[in-house]
Amino acid sequence: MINEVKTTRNILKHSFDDLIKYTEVDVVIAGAGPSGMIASKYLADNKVKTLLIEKKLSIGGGIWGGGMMFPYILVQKDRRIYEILKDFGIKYRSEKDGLVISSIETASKLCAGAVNAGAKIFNGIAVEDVMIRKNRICGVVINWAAVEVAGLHVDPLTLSSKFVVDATGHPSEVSNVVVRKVGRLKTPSGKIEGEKSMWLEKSENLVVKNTKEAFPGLYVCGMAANAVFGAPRMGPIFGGMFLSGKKVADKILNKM
Ligand code: 48F
Repeated sequence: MINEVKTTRNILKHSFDDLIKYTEVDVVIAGAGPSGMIASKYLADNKVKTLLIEKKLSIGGGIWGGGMMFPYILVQKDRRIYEILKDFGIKYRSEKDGLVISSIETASKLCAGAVNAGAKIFNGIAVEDVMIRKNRICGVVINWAAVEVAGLHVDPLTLSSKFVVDATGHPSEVSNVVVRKVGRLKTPSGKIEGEKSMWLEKSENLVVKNTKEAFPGLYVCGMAANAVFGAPRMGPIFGGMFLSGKKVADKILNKM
């Protein structure tokens, strides 16, 4: 018969099993927004041991809010985007200007796609620092997100990883730590170039172009890529995010 203590024991056993199993992985992706979840699926599809770390309890990042909380987003009519929608089973309605997709369906199905492919998601945990050896990022330093919110002095724990992806969106948190503590990024100034004001015709292409290695062992994708390499924001159009997530997975797969 199930009771409270047995419930506790089962939850703890599985949580600790997961934590121990994922202390050494191939790829850590910080941030479960659209680009991070898409990257996770395509890496895990290829048997790469992939851990997606999200500091909020909910996955999805900026997807849920649609455009100013209207629950739809747009993606472009591009062959590669049709393929991604098909891979995740996301339905769309075709309009003259693009494909309209539900933000709620998109957030849920991107998560399901990543998990079904075999990626692991840790939520409520923040990447607060990186581990570095021989001038290469080789892991992340993590802590409960609630520790930061509460302002508690609690030392973190560390996971090792062959590659780290900064998919933390606009604040590009992992790259910021690298600039602050480790050294120059592969940007013109060596620092974070900074996100620019809205200009979607430009930024949808730039976010894909900027998806690359920003420091040995550290890749950037999604809005973090545009923040790090200095390109405009784009608002509730997500085709560039989708392609950026796919591109970072392809780049890491090539390196492996
Ligand atoms: O911002 P976000 O959705 O990332 P994205 O994949 O997509 C951007 C779009 O949503 C939108 C846009 C489209 O045109 O501009 O903004 O670039 O999701 C980033 C996720 O990273 C989490 C954060 O809670 C969010 O869910 N995150 C941020 N910092 C950390 C983190 C951290 N230090 N550790 C773990 N997760």
